[in-house]
Amino acid sequence: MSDSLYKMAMTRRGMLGATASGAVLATTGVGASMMSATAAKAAEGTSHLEPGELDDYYGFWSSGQTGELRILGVPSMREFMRIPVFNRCSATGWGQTNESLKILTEGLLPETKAFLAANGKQTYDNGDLHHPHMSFTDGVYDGRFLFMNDKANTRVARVRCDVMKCDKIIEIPNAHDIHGMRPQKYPRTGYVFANGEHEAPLVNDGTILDEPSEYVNIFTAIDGDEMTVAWQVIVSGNLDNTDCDYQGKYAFSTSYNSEMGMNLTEMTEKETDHVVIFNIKAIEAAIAAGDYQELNGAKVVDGRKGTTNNVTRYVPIPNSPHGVNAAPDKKHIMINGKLSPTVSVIDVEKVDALFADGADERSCIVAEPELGLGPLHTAFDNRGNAYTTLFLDSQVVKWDIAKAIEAYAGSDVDPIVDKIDVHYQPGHNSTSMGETADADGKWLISMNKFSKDRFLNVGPLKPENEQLIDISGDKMKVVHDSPTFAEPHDSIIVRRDIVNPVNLWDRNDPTWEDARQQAAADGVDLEEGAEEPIRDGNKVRVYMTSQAPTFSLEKFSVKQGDEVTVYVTNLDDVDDVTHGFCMANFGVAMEVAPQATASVTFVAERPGVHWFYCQWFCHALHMEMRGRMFVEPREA
Ligand code: CUK
Ligand code: CUA
Repeated sequence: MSDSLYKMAMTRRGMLGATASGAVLATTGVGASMMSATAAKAAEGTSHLEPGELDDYYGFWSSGQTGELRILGVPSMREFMRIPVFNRCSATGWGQTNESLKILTEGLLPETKAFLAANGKQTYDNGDLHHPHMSFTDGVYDGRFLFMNDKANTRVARVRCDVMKCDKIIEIPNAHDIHGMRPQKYPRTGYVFANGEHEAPLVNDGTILDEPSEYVNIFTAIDGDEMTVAWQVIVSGNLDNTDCDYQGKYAFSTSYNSEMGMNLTEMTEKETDHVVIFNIKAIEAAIAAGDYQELNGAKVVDGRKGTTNNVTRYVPIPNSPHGVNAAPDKKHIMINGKLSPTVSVIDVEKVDALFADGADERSCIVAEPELGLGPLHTAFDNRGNAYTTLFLDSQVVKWDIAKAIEAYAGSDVDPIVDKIDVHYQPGHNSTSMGETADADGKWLISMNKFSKDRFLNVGPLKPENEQLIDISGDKMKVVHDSPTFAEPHDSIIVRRDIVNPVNLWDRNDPTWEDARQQAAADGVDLEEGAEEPIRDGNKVRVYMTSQAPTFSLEKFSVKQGDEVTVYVTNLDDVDDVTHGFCMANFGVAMEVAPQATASVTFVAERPGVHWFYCQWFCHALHMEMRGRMFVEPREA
């Protein structure tokens, strides 16, 4: 048995014992021999894990228009957790607690806050989360953060990997609808690069409307530590996906609409679009030299075609390219052709010349293998192979990068190694550690847009189908079908030793700093609670603690019309003893994990007796974990 599995089993047993006796059981002990999930699974061509066996990898999954981040296990494909980010969450109170509302609102632009207020909202209810990626140090995941985009409302968010909760969301000014997004790989993250997909006037105040020739697109570099905009670049054409090299020098963004067309015919008119190469040092130099304009708090450099500041190059690519993927050989960048059956391979070592002497832009292309219909995204193993999804062919094609380069140079080798049918119409794929220098060539996920007949029919809206493919041998082998709800676009597969979340919150966590300060101002210790509500005009603050199976208050009184804030601090310090606070018929509910504080504010506009209860099954006496709020009627 692995250490962590043993610990988990012990703590689970410990928790049941502890909650029954009220004691806290320490977790110690060394495991006996029981097999954890191992690489042997791949060799066996199976993803099956016995009950209690742990996965070798964390999978971090986007959820598209659901707006959350998901954690799966690979190879079992079991879903472990959903982390609310751009969505609302009924279980955790994300979008309702004061702590989450702060994160959801503090990064919004002033004009957005005003717009939302006019619609009776503090924040958006929806998001469209496509691309989750972990922070890097020296070209490998470092387990600090996950970053993700919101195409729907032009935001980028960060999730802390220690507690697996979102801690920052920022709206990107000047850009429209963030799509492609990647963290800097080297020397570290560093920057998070984000593409604005849809073009609009640079100052979008209504002065310019149906004049597409005046529209621009914006590439943004975010400071991933501070979660602020570092700089932006105006580009020609729109922006789709992005990735960056392993040298820390360049970022690459595809454009499917170099035409700047406004309808399908116009957008697909030309046979050739382009990839924009951003020269990071040159952009930093332009900013240092004052060669930028300041717009909505961002420093914006002009990198459109025809500018002479050397911040961008436009490499012609056939035809409406989509995915961009840096190979773990640290040398090659794959540009997936979508409407062209090809993937264009850029050698990063040939990119310097484009900026140095204005060499022909296509001189950085070292291969362009014809792979099949609708290449969208490419993933990698550690043996020099690339794996490209073919949307129209419903296949994944495995090809040899070195042979593709030889073929482009004139030899008649065939770079295609293997093809496999997937079900159906794959978009992204990802391999175990495959977007890092530590690619290990064990598993590939094909993220298929259509499941059609692969599962029991659930009506007109069908799940997506994510297929697990064993890539450890010469031939690819589909070993598992996994339905997912709308609509994961992308995933990453991270070795489990890199991800080390805590079991309990640290009482000093900054998440509830506002609560801590308010309590201090009220002369209350969050860990003690207060026996009576603290009244401040018509604002009433209720401080309670929770310890299975009781809240520290069995009842409290407020007046009709009071603005009530309830703070709950979970004193339990046992793994997995999360409590909840639900105020029935007030639409109020939240999660309070062990050692956390959470708070929620509502107007007590309903006189009478109202029960609050713990909504997270925590104890044999969980049902009894409840109390009353008395709302005294307003005097007539
Ligand atoms: S995009 Cu969805 S299949 Cu948003 Cu990464 Cu390519
Ligand atoms: Cu506490 Cu259920």
